[in-house]
Amino acid sequence: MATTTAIIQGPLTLRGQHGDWRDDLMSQGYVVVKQAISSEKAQYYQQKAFDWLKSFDTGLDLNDPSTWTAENLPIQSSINTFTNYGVSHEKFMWEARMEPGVVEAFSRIWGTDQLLVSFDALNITFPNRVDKPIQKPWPHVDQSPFRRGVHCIQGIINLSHAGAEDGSLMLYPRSNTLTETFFDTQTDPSTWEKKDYRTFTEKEMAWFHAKGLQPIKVHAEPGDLILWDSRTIHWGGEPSPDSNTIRTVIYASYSPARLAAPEALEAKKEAFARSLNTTHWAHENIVVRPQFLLLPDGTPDPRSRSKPIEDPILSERLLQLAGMKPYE
Ligand SMILES: O=C(O)CCC(=O)C(=O)O
Ligand SMILES: [Fe+2]
Repeated sequence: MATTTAIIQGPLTLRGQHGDWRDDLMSQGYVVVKQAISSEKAQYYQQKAFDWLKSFDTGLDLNDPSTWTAENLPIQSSINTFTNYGVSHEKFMWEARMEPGVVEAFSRIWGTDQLLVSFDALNITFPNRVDKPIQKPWPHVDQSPFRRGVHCIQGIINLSHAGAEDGSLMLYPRSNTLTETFFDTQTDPSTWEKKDYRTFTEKEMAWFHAKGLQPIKVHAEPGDLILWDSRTIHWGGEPSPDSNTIRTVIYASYSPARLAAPEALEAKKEAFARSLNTTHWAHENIVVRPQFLLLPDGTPDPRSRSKPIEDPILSERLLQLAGMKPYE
């Protein structure tokens, strides 16, 4: 390990075997928690996500692939996420993030139910877009080389079928156990950044391949919860031309409220008050992302909207998860 004082050790130390899916999460770097929510509930959330998408009153027709174009969609990132228009604070997004089976999984990981949740994106990926080529792999980790051990467990609340041809999370099993060695032996610490995002070049990936690692697509059903260590190398895999499934997922990560520094809580409060997105992380690395409502040609988006169409019910539990209200 690099002998620099800037190294930050992760707060999660799982000692011994649990005899359940947490062991796989730690050894493989990911796990699928089956039916964390019921498939009926997953279908409901997917419908709400589709209703939200159609609320912009464009020519979008979910049954007509020729209408699946940027022109008919609210502003979407190149990786198919929606982060603007207050979407991460829509009532259905909060309802999904507060699903008992989802929160419970993270409570088991962290050994507490006093958690914070991330304000993260909705991803709706259409297969066979006529106006957008399939995105190439973008292998990355969501944790800075300066951080060691487990800091963040990421989550996908999966709302659509993810089989061999469909869009889903791609990842390298066991890469979580090797990324730190990679940084220490294959990179110059002077190149490390504090940012909790580090991509890998093809040449860098060859080092992992030589260690026998290969990528897999995570298969999942609606209602499954996909969990992975932020040190696991991954990317969002797009549907192949043989898929006709509209990938629909909500990103959600939780970590203990006690780990959040006052500045992180301040940032969360600001983001919550302004219905803004932050990052994949819940308790730190809180970057308040301002609304970015310019169309590709640089002109303002006329469909601009900065608040949810349906506000969440501000229960005590929601406010605690949001970091708006302390647990005690
Ligand atoms: O869409 C995905 O499956 C993965 C996106 C991603 O890289 C992330 O959520 O950290
Ligand atoms: Fe990521």
